[in-house]
Amino acid sequence: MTPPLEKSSVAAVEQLARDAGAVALRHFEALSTVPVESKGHLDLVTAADQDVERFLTEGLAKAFPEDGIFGEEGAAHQGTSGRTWVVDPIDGTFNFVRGGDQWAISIGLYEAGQPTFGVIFAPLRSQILVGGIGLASTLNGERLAQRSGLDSSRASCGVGFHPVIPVELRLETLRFVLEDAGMSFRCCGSATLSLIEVALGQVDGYLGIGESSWDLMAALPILDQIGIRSTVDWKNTDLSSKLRFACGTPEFLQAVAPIVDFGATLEP
Ligand code: 2AM
Ligand code: CA
Repeated sequence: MTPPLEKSSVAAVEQLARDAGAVALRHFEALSTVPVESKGHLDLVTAADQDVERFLTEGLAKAFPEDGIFGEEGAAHQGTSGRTWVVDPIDGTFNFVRGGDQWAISIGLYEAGQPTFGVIFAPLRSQILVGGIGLASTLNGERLAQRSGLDSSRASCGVGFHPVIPVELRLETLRFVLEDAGMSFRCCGSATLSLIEVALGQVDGYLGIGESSWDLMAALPILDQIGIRSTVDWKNTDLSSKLRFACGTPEFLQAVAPIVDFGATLEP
């Protein structure tokens, strides 16, 4: 059994996320001067992503010198403890670049082959979520409510597609959600922000197509504590895999199982 993260470590990671948010905000406030590069069509990376990842990496290495670190912008440090911090310095970079507020810093802990703890900070929304194994999940210090059920008269599904995902797969996913499952859909361009919507009960679940471990490592343990499960089979998932997964109430997962069942992968 994985023990809960110690209180002092929880507080340290929460503070690191807040401080990283301040670094990101400094770039956001000078957005027109922030260098932007392309990792692929519509897949952007900025100096802010790189700066925030460096800040997180240095902070985590100092606080947890024996742990590994794995990040979207290239951080890859093995560690000796068997624990790995999986970070997305800015999830929703496209929104960030366009001046939107739907982006967040995501710090997740992967231990004994599963996500165990996470902190998410969305600076422009003043939302900080914390939670993990053996800990209550909170939003700005307030306990999050347990989630269950699926009311077909107001069913709603968050969706996220990485830019590399073929149009046909996107359309088939949306067709399934709208026609077969009979749900509304919401798409905000940040897996982390969509998973916050799941945590708050604004949608019943989320379908992520083409995303990576750093997009969900913080959110999954927070959600697990409030009754939200995912289809990711971590026994067969590498931290660098591109994923196809669902996350939601058990009733939501049952409804989307024909298109994304437990253990589903992006590659057939
Ligand atoms: P990123 O901002 O960390 O790259 C699903 O939408 C995921 O795809 C997002 O969490 C986002 O993570 C990534 N993504 C990259 N480019 C995107 C784009 N142009 N639109 C939507 N999502 C994008
Ligand atoms: Ca990112």
